Parts: sequence; structure tokens; C-alpha cells
Amino acid sequence: DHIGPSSPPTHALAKAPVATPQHSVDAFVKVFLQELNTGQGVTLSRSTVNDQYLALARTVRQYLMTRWLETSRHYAESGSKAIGYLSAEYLLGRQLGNALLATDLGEVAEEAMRGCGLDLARLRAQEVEPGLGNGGLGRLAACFVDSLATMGIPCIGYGIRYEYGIFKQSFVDGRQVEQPDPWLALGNPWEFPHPEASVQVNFGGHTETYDDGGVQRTRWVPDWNVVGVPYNYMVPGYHNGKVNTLRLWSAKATNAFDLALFNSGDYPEAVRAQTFAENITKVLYPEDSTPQGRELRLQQQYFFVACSIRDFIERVLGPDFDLHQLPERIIFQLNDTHPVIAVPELMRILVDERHFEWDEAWQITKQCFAYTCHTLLPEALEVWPTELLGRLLPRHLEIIRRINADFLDEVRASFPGDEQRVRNMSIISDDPNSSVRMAFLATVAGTKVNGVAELHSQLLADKVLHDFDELWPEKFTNVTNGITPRRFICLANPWLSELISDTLGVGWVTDLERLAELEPYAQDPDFRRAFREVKQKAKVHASDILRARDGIELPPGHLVDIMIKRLHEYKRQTLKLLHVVSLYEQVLSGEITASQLQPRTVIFGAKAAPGYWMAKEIIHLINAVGSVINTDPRLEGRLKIAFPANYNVTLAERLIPAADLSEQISLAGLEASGTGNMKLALNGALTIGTDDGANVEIRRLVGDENFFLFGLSEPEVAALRDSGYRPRQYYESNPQLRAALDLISSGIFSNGNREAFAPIVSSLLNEDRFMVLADFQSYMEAQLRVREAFADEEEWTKKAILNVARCGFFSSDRAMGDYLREIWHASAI
Ligand code: B1H
Repeated sequence: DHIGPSSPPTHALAKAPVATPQHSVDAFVKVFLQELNTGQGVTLSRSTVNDQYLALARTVRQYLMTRWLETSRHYAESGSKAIGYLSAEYLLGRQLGNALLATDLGEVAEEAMRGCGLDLARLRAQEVEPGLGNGGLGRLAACFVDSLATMGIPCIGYGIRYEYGIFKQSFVDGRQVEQPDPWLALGNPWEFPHPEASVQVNFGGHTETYDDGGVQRTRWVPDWNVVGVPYNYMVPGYHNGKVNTLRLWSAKATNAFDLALFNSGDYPEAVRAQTFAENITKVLYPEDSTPQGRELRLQQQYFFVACSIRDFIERVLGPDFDLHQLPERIIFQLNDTHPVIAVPELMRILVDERHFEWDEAWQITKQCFAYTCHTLLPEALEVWPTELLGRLLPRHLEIIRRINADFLDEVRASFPGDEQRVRNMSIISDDPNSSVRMAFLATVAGTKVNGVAELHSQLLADKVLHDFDELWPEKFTNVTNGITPRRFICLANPWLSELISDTLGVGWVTDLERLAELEPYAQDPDFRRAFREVKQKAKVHASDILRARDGIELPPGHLVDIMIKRLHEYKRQTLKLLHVVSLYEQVLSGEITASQLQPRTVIFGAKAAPGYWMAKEIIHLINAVGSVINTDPRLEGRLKIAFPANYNVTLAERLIPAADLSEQISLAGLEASGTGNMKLALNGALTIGTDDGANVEIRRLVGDENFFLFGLSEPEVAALRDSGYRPRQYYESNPQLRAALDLISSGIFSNGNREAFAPIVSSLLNEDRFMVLADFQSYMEAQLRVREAFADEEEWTKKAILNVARCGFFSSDRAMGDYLREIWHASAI
């Protein structure tokens, strides 16, 4: 009975939760003022904006509370199978707007606030978004839990309550500077701590065997521990009266930990111990795609999965539950390899604590996990040194060794005499040092292994996990990612939402394939005009935000060209930049006149991992190019770069609706899926993109004529690499490319300093791991096609409408349906 927020009441009458306040402005105002007075301890006239925001959030919370209690009671009583989504990241974005949307209280709240002399938009702007994730992977987790709640599927999202989320980015002289993100500083009205449901988590020590009435058993004798405190968050379903739970864990020092020290009088040491424990959930690692094998990170991973599994088994199911039936009640979805240590943890609980036979425990464990892989970059595949694992989690390492030994026996039985294959597939590798390959462990343990777009799943099975696919082809499947239309259409783009609802009725929000019904309207000039007005309003809104937030002016009438994603070389922000630099160079050299430029503003949004030197150099270059071209009168204001700092979910919601062109230009074979590509297409942007990740599916759905394809395909990339890629050849043979690179080297963007960007240029000329130079020509040609297409307003609008109409597939509701059918075998109750 603990899926929800609190312990079960003891007598039947207490089961009826308090009534939800009425959906009227008066009732809303009453609750709001009460929250302000008794919750915040202030009167309206004395309250700050933060007081008002907190009281408003708590008011909306009251409307969700009954539903939350009811949902959890209903799930517990039904005894149905739940999803345990295990993710080290949830990039939630602001909560208030989403809660108002889910409860349909937006208009009531707006009027109620007006009645109190307050502005709802101003209060909403007070919320600091929980940035508990890096990028696509964390945002995907947030979209998935939204969809499961909306579909009425029992799900608990388990994760980490980082005290500091993804760093705040600012620019100083064009360079990225990181500041901590103290997102909890002004109070967090959306969380419910439950210290009484805390869980102890052990670390270190050694293992020993002992005789248990004639049976030899192993136990772990840890030497330190911390406590995990759960904080529950509401995950409201859209207009369905359901509220699921997201349970994030926060680390605290145990009493035993510091008490002995306090008693001995060593206060500084006692405080140190406390700090040490609480460091575990102090901060999100800001690496996207390239994890650093740091000890604290492994502590984070084990900490949150140990808490989550213990929580589910002992509190959700209860102490009397027969764990033989575990697979009927839970499937833990592993969001990448970050939570994979959950596999040996469940084995340890079953074998060491519950005294299951190994084989039986393994049968159960195998049914309780499924694994989603999110990458193809070799450096992104997590690997832990056995030395570190053995020191931190000695029993888990033993269990992994046994899983591996049994697994390799199975490989030998299927491929007798093929010892090379055995070495290649071993979970424990000796190359170069003894280490555990977490993706292999996840693949061996999972009932299913999925990639996140068709091409990615194909490449996983053909390349990264090829040997495993040969052994167990039925394990491998694809689920193409999706995005929640609630946040990324309804909340982000109220103008488009209204146009769609006026045209189709409101059902599309939970049935996104209904957008297909917009298709005929692409031929309707009135609809096209209305559609352009929507885009125009979004541009004005984005422009207002950028002016207030960053002092950036978006010139009216420009093509809005958007590249928003983490800064990574494989994503190729440098290719976008070379396009801009080349246009500038063509004007400077007189090859074209400024008047021939299609008026265009290129908007970048990107954070670089603080330790990723080259990515930070690229940020510097983007800003440097921006500050020169934005002020050069020779361009007549027809080419601009806007690079607002601190791109996050909140800013994404503002920018995406304003986009005309969506840049999805990774080197083919490297972007597992992408999800920004889906958000932009669904908001009526056309994509310029490579045949990579979900771009492949977007193009297939919207049609070639509504998509600007360019660049090498994945097989062409592989062939070029095999034949010996020499980037300098492209520089030598392509005058336009050479002129653009030479302009960067000339010092024009660095006050005459010719060395400032030499590392970027020389990396492109000499190595160019991601084949920017090879794709340059094709990209420039595709941009010419964009230019031409955008010049025909009516035709462009048709294409944009068709993008919206044909992308309903990319709802995360569909993705969740696929997981439910293909992987989880669970359903709504
Ligand atoms: C994705 C990550 C990722 N893939 C390591 N891998 C991390 C890897 O903290 N770390 O160490 C954090 C994140 N993130 C992204 O997942 C892919 O690059 C996107 O293509 C994909 O759309 C997204 C969701 O599947």
C-alpha cells in the first residue's frame, strides 16, 4: 500500500481521503489565501512573489492530493504488475504549469490570481526547474512517467534527489562558466519527504561464508553505511484523475555513523562523517554521453537502486510477500547502464537474505529487468574497474563473477571451441585492466534489450552487441523514443494547441495520431494563415523571453534556425557554425551581396560538460563568431547568431514553438535517437538532418519533400573510415570550405589573435573524428534548398503543417504502449 505518499490508515473509515476543493475561482482563492496565511505565515499584502508562488503551488497540490491517495490505494488493491523505472536522471522541467494543465485549473488559477491582484505568469516564472538530468536521457524519463500516469499504468519512477542539479551556465568573455544550481534554496513545494520510510544502504567491507544449519552461505560484512530518505513527487496524469509517484532518494548519515564519534568527543570527525554520507546525493554529474568512472558516481548508482529495490520489496509489496511471485508484480526498466548494479543487488537479497537457491534466484531476477541502451559511442559504455567494485561492493562483485561464469558456460555450450567469442562476450574484461562491462551485464540479465530508434537498435544488434544478438536474437527489440505532447505542445505552444483543438476537438492530446486529421488542412489557405499566425505569436513570445532573459533581440521576419542540444563534437555544432562563417565570408569576399542572404537568426542552446575541453572551445567560438557577425554592418542585419546561456527545459519550451528550421546534423550512426528533433517537428519546424537516430523515421513519416536530408549515411561513414578518412583533402579541394576555415584562422573572430581557435581548426583538419569536413558541401547545398523553400511562404507553411500532421507517432504515449506490449507485459488497471 506504499506506492503512494503515506502509510496506510488502520481503520476503514480513514481510507476515504479528504475531499478535493471545488473547481471554482472562489474555492481556489480561499485555499490559496489559507495556504498563504497558514502555510507561509504571511498576509497577501506582506507576501513576496516567492511566498505567492509557494502558496499557489500548494493550492494546486491540494487538488491533486485526493487523486494521488486514491491512485495508490487502487494500485495496491488491484495487485497488478507495476513498472519500476530506474533512472539516475529525471529532467522534469517546471512543475506548476504541468499540474495546472493536468487538473485543468489553468483558467481558474489565472482568474483567482487576478482576483488577488496577482499575475499568474509572474508566479509561474518564480519556479526554479528541477534540473536533475543532463539532456535527452533524463528528459525521456520525465516524458515516460508523464505518459504512464496519463495512461493509468502503475509506475514508480525511482531516482536521485540531487541537492544540486545540472550546473547553471553563464558566459564570461564568450567562455562557459559553471555555477552550482541550488534549486532547493527557495523551498520546494512539490516534494513530500518520508524519513520514516528510510532505507539503510551499506558499502565496503568484505564477505564471509558461514554454516547455516549444514548449508554453506555467504554474507556481506560492510564497513560503512548511509541512510536513504525517500522524497515523493506527484506525477499527474492528464485529465484522468490519476497521479503516479516519482520517488527520489536523498542520502543522510546514519546515527550509528556519527554517534560513536560524537560520544568520543571527536566533533569535527563526526561532522566530516555526515558530510561524507551526504555527498552521495549532493550533485548531478554533468557528463552527457561520456561518463567518468568516478567512485562517487558508483556510490550514487548503488545508493539509489539499493534504496529502490528495498523500498519496492519491503514497503510496496510488504514483508509477507512471497518473492517467487516477484516477476508478476514488477518489471524494473534500466534507463541505460547507470542502474545496472540493481541486478546483483536483487540476487544478493534473494540468495543471501532470503536464502533462495542461486538458480531459482537467477530465474526470478532475469524476469524482473529490462535494459534500454541509449548510445553507440564506445566511450559512453560504462565500465567499472573490478578493483573499485570489489572495494565498494565486494559481495556484488562476487555475484557478478558467478553470473559471468554461468553465462560463459552457456556461450561455450552454444559455440563449442570458440574461446575468442567467450573472451569478447565476457562481462568481466581484462583489457586493459580488469573491469566490469555494465552493458554486457545488463544484456545478460535483461528479458529484453532495446535501442531508442530503429537505426540505433539495428546498429546495437549488428555491432555493439552483435555476439549477444547471435546468442539471443529474441532479446533484442526497438522502441523508438517519444515526447509528451502535454508539455511540448499544450504547455509550450498554447497557440498551436488552440488551433489544433479548434480544428479537431481536444482528443488529440492523448491520441496524438489524430494529428493526421490535419493533413487536408495543409491545402486550406485560411488554415495556413492561421498556422502562420501561430508561428508568429510563438516568435514574438520567444523574442520577449530572450530580450528579458538575455538582452537578445530576435529581428522580426527572420528564418529562425535552431540548434538546441548538449555541446558534443558528434552532434557537430561546428558544422552549423561553418555554414554561418561561410555565408559571412561569401559576403566579405563579394561572392554574394548581403541582400542575397535569406534573413536568418541561428539560435544555439548548449551546455558543455565542464571537463570537456574541446566542447568548451567550441562554445567560445560560437560566441566569438556571434559577436562579430551580429555587429558587422556589411551583413545589413540579415544574419545573426543568438546564443542564450543556460539552455534548459524551461527555455526549450519557449524556443521550440518559434523554430522554422530544426538542426539535427549529427554524424550518421552516432545520435541514438534524439528527441528535440521530435519536439521541433511537432511544433511545425522543418528538419535539416542526416540519416541518423530518429531523423530516419521522421523523414519517412513526413516525406522527403518535407525534410532536408544531407550527408553521409551510416554505411558510407563506415566505408569512408575503413578506406582511411583524410579531412585535409576536403579543405584542399573545396574553396568555400577552405575560405571559411581560413577566416576562423585569420583572427577576425579573436581580435587578430590567429591562435585563438587553432585547436578547433587543426582538430578538424587533422583528425575530424566526426567528419564535419566530409559533410560540409552536402550541408551547404541542403541549406540552399532551405533558402529556396522558405522563400515560398505558402509552400513552406504546407510543409510545416504536414510535419505536425505526420509526427503523431512520436508521442511518448505510443512509446509507452510499445514498451507495455513488447517488454513489460503490463496494462492499465
Ligand atoms: C543519451 C546518454 C547519457 N545517450 C551518460 N546516453 C550519461 C550517457 O551521466 N552520464 O554519464 C548521461 C547521459 N544520453 C541520449 O539519450 C542520446 O544521446 C540521445 O540520442 C537520445 O535521444 C536520448 C534518449 O534516448
